Formats: sequence, structure tokens, C-alpha cells
Amino acid sequence: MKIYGLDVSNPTNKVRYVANALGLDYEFELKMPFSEQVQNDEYQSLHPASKVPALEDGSFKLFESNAIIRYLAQKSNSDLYPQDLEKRAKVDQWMDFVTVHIRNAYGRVFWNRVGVKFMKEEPDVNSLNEGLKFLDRFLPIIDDQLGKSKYLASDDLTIADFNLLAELDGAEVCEIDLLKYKNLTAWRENLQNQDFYQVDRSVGAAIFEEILAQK
Ligand SMILES: N[C@@H](CCC(=O)N[C@@H](CS)C(=O)NCC(=O)O)C(=O)O
Repeated sequence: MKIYGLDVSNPTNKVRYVANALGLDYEFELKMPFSEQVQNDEYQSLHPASKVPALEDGSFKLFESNAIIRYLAQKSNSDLYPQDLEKRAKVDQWMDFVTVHIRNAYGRVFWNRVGVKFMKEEPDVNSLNEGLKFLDRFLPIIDDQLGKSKYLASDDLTIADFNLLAELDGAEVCEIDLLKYKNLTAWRENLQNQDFYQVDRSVGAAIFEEILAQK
């Protein structure tokens, strides 16, 4: 099994964390977004939009990180994606909430504070402020939920937690203050200390360092 992506890409690492938690045997191959490494026919057969991550499992190819982690959990028959109808519906509810509301808002902040420096573009202040406004609206809901249950969808760890955890990676780099969300911070610290989270991020970290030095 092969996972393609960048080692600091949030959706890429979501897939790596789940694969690690499931104990899967896989190879990780670095692919730099926006580069010729993804803009070629071979990579586009894995991901037609030249994005990361992508998965290759034998002859089976899959893109979209949420689809990939659902596939991996189901293939492993794991409770990370429970079979029970109502439990699974709650996992899907939080998967969608995080992807639609948190990822979208975080993406605006990340792009306008960090991404533009990498791409040598100007930030869009309106988009940045919208992102911050949405985070202020939606993160308290997550924080509240994590005060009611140990994990996001229930008292059991599920792929919804991996989705949220990965999508918040790099919050510090783009100066999003998560510390004011006490339940979220405790939940995050607990998961960040787990073995599945310990992945090599050296290539992307060096890029971030260079970007931050431009300040
Ligand atoms: N919804 C996708 C998002 C993938 C995505 O946007 N990946 C970024 C890197 S984090 C990318 O490849 N960007 C390059 C581009 O937009 O061309 C997923 O969850 O897999």
C-alpha cells in the first residue's frame, strides 16, 4: 500500500495517522503540491486534480482523505468507523462538520497567512477575516462537544477525531490560538502524544521554516 503526499499536508497526515493507528504496512512517497511531481499523467491517474493525498492499494486507487480513511478503517474492520448505524451517523456528522466548517475556515487563514508567502502572492484580507470569523463561530461548538464526550463523536476514538486532529495541524504556524479552547486543547494534546501521530515531517517543516523567516 502506498500513500502519496506532502509530510505537512493536513489531509495527507490524516491518512498517515489513521494508517498508523490501524497498524497498516504502507510506504509513504513525498509529492510536492503544485509541482511537476503531481502535474503529470502518472500522478493524475491517482488524482485527476493533482492534489495530495492519494492512495494506491494494489490496483485500487483513491483520492480525498476522508474517503481514504473510511476505506482504510472499513478494510481493517475497525471500530474507528463503527458498523452501528447511529454510531456511524454521528461519526459522519462530525466528519462533515469539521471538513465543511473547520477545514474551510482554517484553509482561508492558512492560505492568507502562510500559503501566499510560499506562492509569492498577496493575502486577501477579507478572506482571512472571514476565516477567522468562522473559526470563532465553529470552534466553540467543537470545544463544547469535547466537554460532553471523551472524543468527538462519542467516548470512543473514531476517524472523526483523526479528521479534526489533522485539520488543526499547523494552527500555531498560522497563529490560530487554540489554547483558549480548553477541552479541545486537552483532547489535542492527548492525541498528539500517541504513537500514530509521530510521523516524519522534515521536508515540509524546512519549507515552513523558510516561509516564517520571511516575516
Ligand atoms: N479535500 C481534499 C483536499 C486536498 C488538498 O487540497 N490538498 C492540498 C495540500 S494540503 C493540495 O494538494 N493542494 C494543491 C492544489 O490545490 O493544487 C482531501 O481531503 O484530500
